[in-house]
Amino acid sequence: MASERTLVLVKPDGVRHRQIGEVLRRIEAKGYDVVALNLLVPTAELLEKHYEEHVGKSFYSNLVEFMMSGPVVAAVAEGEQVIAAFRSLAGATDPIKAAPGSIRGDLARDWGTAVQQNVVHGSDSPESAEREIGLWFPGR
Ligand code: YYY
Ligand code: MG
Repeated sequence: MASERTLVLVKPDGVRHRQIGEVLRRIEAKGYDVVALNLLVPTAELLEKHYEEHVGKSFYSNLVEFMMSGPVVAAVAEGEQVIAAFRSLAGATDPIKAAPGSIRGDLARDWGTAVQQNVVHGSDSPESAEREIGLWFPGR
């Protein structure tokens, strides 16, 4: 089985609640390497490319507004089957349904307001991982 890379984002709610370290800790505790790291407020242009599969959906404009509401941490994690492993660490998209023990299940704090405030993003396939890493870390 080959080593993979995945794009992880700590979303504005996670940064606001001082959960950057806890998310990175869980990635490292699982045995993965953090090989790139950046803190930034993303532009609408970057988010439109990042979330291209969701452009036009009912939740899209709220999602972009939320993602631009403060800094996010972008990271590349690397290791054996890291794409599936980080999706498992993150838990279900809806933080109310995310299992206890998962990042979203344990750390989401703003779940009363909207599904989108779910602490982290993780790429969902090798193709999207390479595409997303290219967007957030040009040249990597
Ligand atoms: O990959 P993942 O983040 O678990 O979910 P996606 O279906 O790709 O949706 C991306 C993002 O959009 C999700 O993390 C929250 C937000 N969202 C939403 O606000 N409302 C929905 N009904 C579905 C998704
Ligand atoms: Mg997704």
